[in-house]
Amino acid sequence: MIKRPNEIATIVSAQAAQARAAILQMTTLAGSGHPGGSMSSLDLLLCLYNTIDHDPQNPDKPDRDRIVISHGHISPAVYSSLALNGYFTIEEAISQYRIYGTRFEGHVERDLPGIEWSTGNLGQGLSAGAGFAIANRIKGIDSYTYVMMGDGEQQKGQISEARRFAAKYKLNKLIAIIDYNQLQICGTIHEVMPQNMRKNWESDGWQVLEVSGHDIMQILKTLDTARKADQPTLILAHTVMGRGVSFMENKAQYHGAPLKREQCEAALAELGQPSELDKYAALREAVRQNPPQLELPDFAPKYELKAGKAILYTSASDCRSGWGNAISDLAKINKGSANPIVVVDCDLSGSVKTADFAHNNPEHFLQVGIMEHHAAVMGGAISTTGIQCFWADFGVFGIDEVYNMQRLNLINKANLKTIITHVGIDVGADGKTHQCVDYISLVRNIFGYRVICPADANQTDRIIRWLIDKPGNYLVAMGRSKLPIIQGGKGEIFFDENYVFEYGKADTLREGKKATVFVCGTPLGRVLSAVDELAAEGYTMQVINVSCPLEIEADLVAKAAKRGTIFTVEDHSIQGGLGTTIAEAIVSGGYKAKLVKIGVDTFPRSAESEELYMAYGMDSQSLKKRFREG
Ligand SMILES: Cc1ncc(C[n+]2csc(CCOP(=O)(O)OP(=O)(O)O)c2C)c(N)n1
Repeated sequence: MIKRPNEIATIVSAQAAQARAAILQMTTLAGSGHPGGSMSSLDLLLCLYNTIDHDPQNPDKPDRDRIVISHGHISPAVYSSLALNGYFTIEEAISQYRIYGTRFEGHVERDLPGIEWSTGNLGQGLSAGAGFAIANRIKGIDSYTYVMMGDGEQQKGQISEARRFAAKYKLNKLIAIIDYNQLQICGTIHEVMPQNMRKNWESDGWQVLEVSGHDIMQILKTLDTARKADQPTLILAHTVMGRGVSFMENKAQYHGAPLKREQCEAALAELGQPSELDKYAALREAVRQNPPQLELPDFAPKYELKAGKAILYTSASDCRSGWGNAISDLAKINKGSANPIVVVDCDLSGSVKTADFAHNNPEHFLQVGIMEHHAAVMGGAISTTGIQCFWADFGVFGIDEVYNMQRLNLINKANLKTIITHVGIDVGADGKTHQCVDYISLVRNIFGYRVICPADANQTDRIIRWLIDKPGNYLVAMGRSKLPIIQGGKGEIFFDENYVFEYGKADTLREGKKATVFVCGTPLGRVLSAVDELAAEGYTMQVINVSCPLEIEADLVAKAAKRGTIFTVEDHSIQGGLGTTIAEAIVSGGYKAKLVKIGVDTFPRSAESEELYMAYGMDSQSLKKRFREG
């Protein structure tokens, strides 16, 4: 039954008193947390959770309205609001907040029902919200997405990226709300970094509504106005940090400091709420002794997408075209699928080969401009909705520029497929700012992230087709140049129509006795030229292509160690790339072998890529010489 605004207001007011008591008790008992912003955001949150279309019994229902909490530090307010709206009990929230093994983490986490996106690194929530909003539109779902933000948080540049995206795509079902309490950690937002919030949002194309963030009836009315808008709306909500407790109000110190026990008792008395500190202290101790056995959701979507037929390349081609042609073909054969294929581009469609996809699938192509931070987070959010989302960019922008956004995608159990081109010194004359030589080492740091480096256009085609129904986050890294078609020992196309890519499986291209070379991606053709010349001279080497450089099968290394010197060759830094994977495998397997790592050992320079390969000892003649030297 639909409730009237005054009925909702009565419920919200009653919940607000209880929730404020919960916020104070959980932060005091934890001895940490963020009560100030929690108290100022609370009335807004309760108005949202009491009016949106959601179902605590079925929190993942696909057509739900979503609330993204961008300032994840206000978790005490969010946990209290979710509890009072049926997601779990308020006892659970207070007795588990910030305790190891529970889902009530310091900052909001997607593992907890009702939380749409894990945040805490400020400035990313609006991008996630825009991702959910555009995903809804693509999937024909008529729901709202709300994004709660801090006012200090507005200093982050990524928010302006997300604003522009929302305005460009007319995301009128996206509603942002700023908790305008005018305080942040180091003082007032005006002292720390002045800005004109209203004008910023308006000039980017948003409707801005101002409201008192503690006047329930006004908030409810303003939300209704925002829901009817034909453009994205910001609600600038004037609030009071620490609202409800006289000695906390308007004090920046309570941004991130809990009350002492006696202060908490006094605050609870002022709120007219009973103190249950003793009860909860005991419950928290019990949780600590016996943490709940949680089965965390894995969220992995099941994609019903066909991989189609391989495209066979018979003459030198760039991997970029291999990717671009494959994704166009995949979109064509999967048209109308329950799992749309979306491609995100950052003003590089000609170079990263998304132009054909864009031309044929305009409704599934998102041109984001030079806004990579937004693209990474938005793509991550989209990829949690059953859409198979690919983001194509240069290496330096798709991973180096947005390392933390990618890290948060992994934390959020997203499924973003990032296709990076122009990696390594293969970029050539653009110089060191554009030569991404850490795409493996960065991914290595992020738990669960996977990197794949194709060696030619044929292997690229098979990798993209293999990926099409895979959940999880992958980085596919390729260079810029045309590469020779990789051939097996008999001159046959190695990655032919029958080649099946398997993540983590290396390919042996040449058998040999004297030494072993493990190669990753782009340099494979050069390595094979060198090795074939050496073989003609009677010096044979085993050549193993490792397209997944974070994985290596132990027996390949064991056998290589017996054979003699082990070489690694990669268009990547010799720190943290394939050489590191092999070094670790040698040591942890207890093998004894000399390892020679060939790759980049400093920021490279501007030159044609051939010249650079010579400079770094990766042209076929230099390789031949080094292999011979052992
Ligand atoms: C990217 C990033 N930089 C810095 C921080 C550290 N930090 C956490 S909260 C905060 C201040 C946020 O102020 P505001 O958005 O006004 O939140 P409120 O003080 O109202 O709770 C800062 C700097 C962070 N979490 N993320």
